[in-house]
Amino acid sequence: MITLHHLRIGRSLFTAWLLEEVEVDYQLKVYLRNPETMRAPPELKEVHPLGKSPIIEDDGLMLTESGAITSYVLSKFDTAHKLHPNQDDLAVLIRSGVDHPVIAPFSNAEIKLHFDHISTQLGNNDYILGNEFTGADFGIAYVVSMAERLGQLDGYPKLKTYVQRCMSRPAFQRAIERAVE
Ligand SMILES: N[C@@H](CCC(=O)N[C@@H](CS)C(=O)NCC(=O)O)C(=O)O
Repeated sequence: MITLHHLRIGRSLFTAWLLEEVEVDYQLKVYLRNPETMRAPPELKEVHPLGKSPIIEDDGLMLTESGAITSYVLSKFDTAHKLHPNQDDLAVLIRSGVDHPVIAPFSNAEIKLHFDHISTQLGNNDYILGNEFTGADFGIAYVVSMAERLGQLDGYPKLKTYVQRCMSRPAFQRAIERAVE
């Protein structure tokens, strides 16, 4: 059975969602952040030297990096290709919550560039590759939801609706029930 090493609060919730979508059995190991430093506890470094979540273990294989985990899980369990029809078209986003005199002008322009692109790509579709939910939505929904939390989605009402649509999926709700206390 797959084990998901899940750090609260962080992006591994989106890996739990992925596992729920493909309806695979998994065991959840939950780690809580140090409330003062907000860093992962040392136990996560006992699993993998980087001490970052998500980490999955499956059949003797240990895998880190959300994108790599998504590819692995989809190629192994989405054999009907419901969530990864052909090639992925994942966009990469840079985000910054801190105003920095040098970085902020760069990152603000980059954020606009990428969100405009995601918004255009979404168009009037329900999901990022069309009206069907696919594996690409795990990555896009993560960055768009982070942007929403950082108050970066003003002027992008379609992206707000998109996040709500993703988060109302039954599998996302199941992931919340299991992976968020
Ligand atoms: N590139 C990695 C990033 C992993 C990562 O930085 N995870 C954060 C949680 S969102 C973490 O574990 N932070 C704990 C720490 O650095 O102490 C991925 O996409 O999986």
